[in-house]
Amino acid sequence: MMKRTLFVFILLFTLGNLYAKEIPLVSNIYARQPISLNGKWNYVVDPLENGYYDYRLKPFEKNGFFENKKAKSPSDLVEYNLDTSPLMNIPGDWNTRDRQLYFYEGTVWFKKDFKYTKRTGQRDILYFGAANYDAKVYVNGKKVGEHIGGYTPFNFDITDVVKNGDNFVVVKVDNKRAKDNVPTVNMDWWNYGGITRDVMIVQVPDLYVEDYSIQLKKGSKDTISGWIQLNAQTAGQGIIVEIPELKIKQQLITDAQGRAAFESKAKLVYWSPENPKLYDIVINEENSEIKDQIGFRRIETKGKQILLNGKHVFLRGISIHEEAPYERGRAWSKEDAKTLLTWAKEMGCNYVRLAHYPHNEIMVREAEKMGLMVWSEIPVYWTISWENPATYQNAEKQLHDMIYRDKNRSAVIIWSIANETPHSDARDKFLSDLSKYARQQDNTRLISMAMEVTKAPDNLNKLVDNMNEYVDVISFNQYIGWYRASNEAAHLMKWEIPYDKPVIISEFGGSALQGLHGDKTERWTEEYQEELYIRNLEMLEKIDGLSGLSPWILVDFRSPRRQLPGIQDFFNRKGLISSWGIKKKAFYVMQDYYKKKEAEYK
Ligand code: GCB
Repeated sequence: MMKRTLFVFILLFTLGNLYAKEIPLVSNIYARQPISLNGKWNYVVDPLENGYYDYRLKPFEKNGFFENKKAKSPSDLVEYNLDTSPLMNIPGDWNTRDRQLYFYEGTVWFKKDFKYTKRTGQRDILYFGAANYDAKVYVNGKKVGEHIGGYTPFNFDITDVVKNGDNFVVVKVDNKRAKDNVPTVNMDWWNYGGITRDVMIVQVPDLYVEDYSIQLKKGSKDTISGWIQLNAQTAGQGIIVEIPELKIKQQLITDAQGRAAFESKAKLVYWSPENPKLYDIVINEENSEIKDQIGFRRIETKGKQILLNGKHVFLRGISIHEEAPYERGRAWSKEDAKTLLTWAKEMGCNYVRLAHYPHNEIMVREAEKMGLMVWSEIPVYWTISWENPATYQNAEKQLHDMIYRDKNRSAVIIWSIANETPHSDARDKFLSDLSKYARQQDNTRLISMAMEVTKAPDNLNKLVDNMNEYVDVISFNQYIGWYRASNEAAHLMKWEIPYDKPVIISEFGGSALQGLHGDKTERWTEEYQEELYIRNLEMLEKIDGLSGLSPWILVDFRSPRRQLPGIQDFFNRKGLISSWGIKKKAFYVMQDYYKKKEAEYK
């Protein structure tokens, strides 16, 4: 009883404090003439959350920093000033934008003033590409919502609080790690804090196309199918879908759910790395028009093979973290995406593993244009709180949002739900539920997760994971020559992977400081890393059903776990390219190998 009263109280309190609401994501945000709120934002570092709690540690209803108060007379007491606080470029992580905040984990307040023109009959949606980790958002002093999770987009309908003329938005971002979070406290990458992706406002009519899915029908070679979803359950609304190049123009009518299904035969040029063909799509609803570019392709498995458009392919991949080249912190821009992906192409890749969380939308779209297949994953990493239902809900929400945002990207071929997770019944329940959920959301792509092999006597490496039945592709990470065994011993390794499914080595590798040279037995030298790659490739070739590789990793990346002075200096040095953008010797080993693989699979 007590519990229920408390729940009702919390609910009423929350509703009372919300002047707007989180709404389903507006799909394909960049096609809706967004008004950018990127640029300079004031920020206040608030380790004690002084702007949020009073001295009894109760959340402020008034007088929090979100009010953006200013002293009106010399006698007024206001102990903060968002206007005169320093400025930071957004998108951006605070760790590299302000060196004093390099290791900071906690709350930072951000504020931006903006002029705005309301349009009659239009709703105003405030959209964030991502903020890490917990973002509370206020417009003109009113709370409009909160979002948890550092790598997925969110948006709020702010129509009732945004005005014609001068406005301000305040965001409290908190990146404190916690055991029950996703990811949890322990990870091997930098917990960059801040508003790390684009911020924008879009104006939409009262009734608008909220979402759509258009792709090749599962199992078909020539039928495009999909649906268009309005933001309201309005029946009888006319929608036109056009694909001019295919001479498709269909008039659809929404059902009682505000949804209209779509199907059409077409003679298609399929999307593939060799020819990343995209078709212009136009969706017209009475008051709005959305354009997209969509590719059509089939992705399936047959026994131990991966088939793209019916053809046996080898995934010539590389793992990538969302870090800007040349030590510039979190990546977010088109330029960042292009630099990283161009390096991958130079290596000979046709595939990238975007680790260990959903990367920004621009990155996925650029990969698609450049002809790179994509593995996309959520940060269910190492030892999550498997037993906690809230942790599961959080992971499922992130999975939902990743699939929701990128379901129209033909480049994405694999949804991955986890990385290197330890065996237990609770973990099995968590991951099997997640994989079922992923299939419910999208049954057209492959499901995987990066597993681990167990070491058995006689150099036997065994894959024993009862999650195998939930994945389409068996993937595992292994570090022979670095964490286990030596480079010389690599050729002795035997592999037992008793599943009739394709196998991807989702990680292998070792560290080298670019420019450090020595004997191939000397750790941290480029020669050691080069040797490791040569030996690993020889070894991995022997794996039955080997269908792809995504070595760890394209570029050195920041990690607080990597402390060795003069060598690591808080960078994981397993990159094939240094953090300052120079290729290491092992890069060329991969390049040669992929040239051969490309010829083999022609
Ligand atoms: C792994 C993890 C990856 C680490 C890497 C390493 O297995 O999946 O996140 O960064 O090893 O360098 O140890």
